[in-house]
Amino acid sequence: MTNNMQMTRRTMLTGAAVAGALTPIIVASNVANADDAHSTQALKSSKKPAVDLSKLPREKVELVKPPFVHAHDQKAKGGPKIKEFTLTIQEKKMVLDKEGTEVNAMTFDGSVPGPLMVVHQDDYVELTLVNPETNTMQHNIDFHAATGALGGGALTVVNPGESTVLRFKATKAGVFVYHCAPPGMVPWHVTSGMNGAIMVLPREGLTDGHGKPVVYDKVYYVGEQDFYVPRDANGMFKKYDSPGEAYEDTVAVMKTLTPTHIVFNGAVGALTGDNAMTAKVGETVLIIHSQANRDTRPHLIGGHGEYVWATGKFQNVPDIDQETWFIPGGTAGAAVYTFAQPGIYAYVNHNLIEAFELGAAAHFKVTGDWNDDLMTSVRAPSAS
Ligand SMILES: [Cu+2]
Repeated sequence: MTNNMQMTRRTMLTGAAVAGALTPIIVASNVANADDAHSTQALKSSKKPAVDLSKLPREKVELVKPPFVHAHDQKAKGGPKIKEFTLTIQEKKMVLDKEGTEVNAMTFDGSVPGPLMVVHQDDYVELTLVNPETNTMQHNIDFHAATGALGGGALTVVNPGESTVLRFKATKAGVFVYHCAPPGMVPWHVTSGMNGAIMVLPREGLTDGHGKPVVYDKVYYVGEQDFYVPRDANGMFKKYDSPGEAYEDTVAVMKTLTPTHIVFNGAVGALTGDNAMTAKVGETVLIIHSQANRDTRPHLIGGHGEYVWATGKFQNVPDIDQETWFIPGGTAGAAVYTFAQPGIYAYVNHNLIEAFELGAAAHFKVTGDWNDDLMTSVRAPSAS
């Protein structure tokens, strides 16, 4: 029996057995937030006066599974709103490839990545985070779009059977990662799939930075995920009954910094073939791409990033006509392209080993008329 299996459920839940550098910060924040008259008083007396949000309109948003994105306005209508979201944490087995390699994934809403949330700058995000009793782990959420309390991580630690509601003001425009960051277990939860992204649109919508609106016809969300699956003595991928059982072996692989799988949307082939994203010639597509843990470099084979916010922050002037763009780990990027030719386009991480050997590839299937002016076969390959 491994040490890991001897850990009690409670030790796993508190993370004490796997305490990391951030644990004291989160515990300290929880203490300040505890139901203790003195500390509650101290916290309140240091707060700014509450802003009255009771007059703000509320809107409940139903999230959808990536690569799809819930319906939204590109230009905000009216003033700031409170946007209500619910994310339910699901620990579940997921199959990573056609060989049946399995992980005990940890997910927001059952998918890797979690759903893309869309709001406008100065809206309030009001999130109900649910950790059902059927789960085995403590979880929380850190929004890179939020300000203070470890991005909300310190205020949202939920044990199985608990839920919490967090509200933050989306003050910065851009695409931002969110991820689980529980005390002592941050990288394990993130690399087990517990991450997603939120898009905070400028209220006037996207522009090219010189006053010209950039309007998209479609938006897709690609979440890139590195997985670290342990192997047995024969080099075969191992299977485990629960995340806790896999913990020790998985962390050993994580520490090699060598992923066994790097995939888009949870599995090799999740966005290729019949699962390809689609567009028509003439359609402008916004591609959101997040990587919560590791650097990546998206590239659209046979196309371009015509407007690219590589680090995803829309108040910056976008880069124009990029061939490949760089997204640092812990960041969500955005790229806009208007398809000009029909066909199958591969959208890859242009570390081509990661794309072709480990899985970081997707397809766009584009329909429409071929433009001979842009490209033509002058002479088909033949013996000369
Ligand atoms: Cu978690």
